[in-house]
Amino acid sequence: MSNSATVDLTSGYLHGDGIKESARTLADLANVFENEAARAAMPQNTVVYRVQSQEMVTEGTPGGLFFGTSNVMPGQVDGEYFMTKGHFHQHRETAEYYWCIQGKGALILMDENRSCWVEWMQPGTLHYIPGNVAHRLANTGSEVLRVGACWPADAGHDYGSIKEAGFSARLKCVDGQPVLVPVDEKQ
Ligand code: M6P
Ligand code: ZN
Repeated sequence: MSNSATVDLTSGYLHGDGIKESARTLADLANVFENEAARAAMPQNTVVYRVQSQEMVTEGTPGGLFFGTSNVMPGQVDGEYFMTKGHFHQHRETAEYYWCIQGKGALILMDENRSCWVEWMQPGTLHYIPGNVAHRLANTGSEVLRVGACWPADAGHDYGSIKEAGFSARLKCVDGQPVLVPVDEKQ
């Protein structure tokens, strides 16, 4: 197998044959932010994040690895930072590495008991996401947050559990600072 792809070490930008690219706009993120009415009132073609990946094997291949870069734009929906959808892995026991390349942000994590916590990100921080832990990125800065990722090709994405119950906390801008605010789950 020839190696015809490169990674720009300062931006994480992947270049070359077979690099997949996708974008999520505000239109794709219905019901992801707490204030759905505020999201719906914003320009729907606003890109919230872009993902590049190199997938050298078919998704699901045991033992394979995928490599990617997530680029989360700066922005907020009614005080909640722009963020990724977030997911558990379908194969719950599979782990993942994230590392921050550029910008400022947070890795929001939640275990299967719905305990939620944050790891702060700045260029060079390294983040091991254990199995059974849902993960989501939020950009708390004013430039693009660029994060590298490496995950098992057979991890899979379980978005359904997040769609149903969400994360148990939200990262909000309070007096100009990011604060992890628990969601009231009693109702
Ligand atoms: C990282 C990896 C990918 C993931 C992407 C976007 O690059 O974790 O597997 O798809 O971030 O995150 P999400 O799928 O939650 O939108
Ligand atoms: Zn993942």
